[in-house]
Amino acid sequence: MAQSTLRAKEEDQYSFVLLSGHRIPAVGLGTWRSGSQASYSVSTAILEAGYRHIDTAWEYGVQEEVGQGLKAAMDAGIERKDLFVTSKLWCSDLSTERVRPALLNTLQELQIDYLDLYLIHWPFRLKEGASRPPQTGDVLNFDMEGVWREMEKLVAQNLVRDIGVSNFTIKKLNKLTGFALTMPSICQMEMHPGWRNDKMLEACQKNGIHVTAYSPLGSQDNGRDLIHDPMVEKIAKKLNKSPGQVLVRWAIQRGTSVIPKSTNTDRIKENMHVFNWVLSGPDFNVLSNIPDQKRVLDGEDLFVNKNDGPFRSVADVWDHED
Ligand code: NDP
Ligand code: 1BO
Repeated sequence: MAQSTLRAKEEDQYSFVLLSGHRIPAVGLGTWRSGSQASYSVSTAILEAGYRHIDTAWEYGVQEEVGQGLKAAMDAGIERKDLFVTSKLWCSDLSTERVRPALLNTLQELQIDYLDLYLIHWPFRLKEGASRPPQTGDVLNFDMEGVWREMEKLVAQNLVRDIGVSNFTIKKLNKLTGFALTMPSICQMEMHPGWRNDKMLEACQKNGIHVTAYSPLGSQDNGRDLIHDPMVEKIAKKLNKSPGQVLVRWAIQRGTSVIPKSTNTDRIKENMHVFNWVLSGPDFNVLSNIPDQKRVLDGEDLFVNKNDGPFRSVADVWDHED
């Protein structure tokens, strides 16, 4: 089945249609490492830049701040039904009895009564308080089917509108789709010109699963500085756009929604000005052929224990598919 196509709604919010029939706005605001700025960035994104899609997670430790930002936007007149809020189930909550309490805690922190999308953040169960990297016994057995059944119940109970996954491999996606009664609407994956992740995108498209691209600018700190990549800079200069806009636009033209993070007012606005212009075929292809394909977030610190446990290497984490 083909990936859903980009469509504009009356209020000029571009979105993709999901398997469930719901829509996800094409550009959302990322909130990882937003810290105490998260409240400001969420309200600014919604009220000043026109964002309607906010991506967060329990693990980011900013859900209360995100909730304050959402509340400020709704107090200013934005309706809940016009927002698309994503959060994620952390690895220490990947057991059947912890799914519902984790979701209820997330809703409480966000001050809302349903999520638009709840994702399995990473498909690995960790003991609460696990070390980074994990020590012996920190990585536990993950009952994927049991956890998914609990997530399906959240949809039936109208606590969550769509459910999905993140950081999955083709092997894990095939396993999940083999028993899912409610299909994952979305797979969220690291994707940018430095890590296209073509195989996973194709696998999702075959199943009608929409893909959201995370770390679309290459992330930060130990990430990949795509903002200063010569190819990205050259195309940006030619089009009179910023490198950030070129990267966000590339993601949208691949048929993925995209969630750039910023806590800076100008960059929050800039990252949304990616409609009503296009990357030409040749420019898109140049970006799609940047060499040295490499993940930024390979999961090593989170899941790899070189001496013990199920994941002795990054290749183990990704089922040797890279
Ligand atoms: P991004 O690729 O979005 O890059 C963010 C960095 O780019 C920040 O340093 C930001 O700084 C800077 N930046 C933002 N806009 C611009 C611009 N226009 N020009 C130059 N620099 C810019 O990184 P993330 O890793 O944060 O990914 C985005 C979001 O994806 C996360 O915040 C999170 O919501 C989600 N995510 C999900 C994961 C998962 O496991 N499912 C994993 C990783 C991310 P500044 O704030 O100062 O503007
Ligand atoms: C540790 C969390 C990675 C960003 O989603």
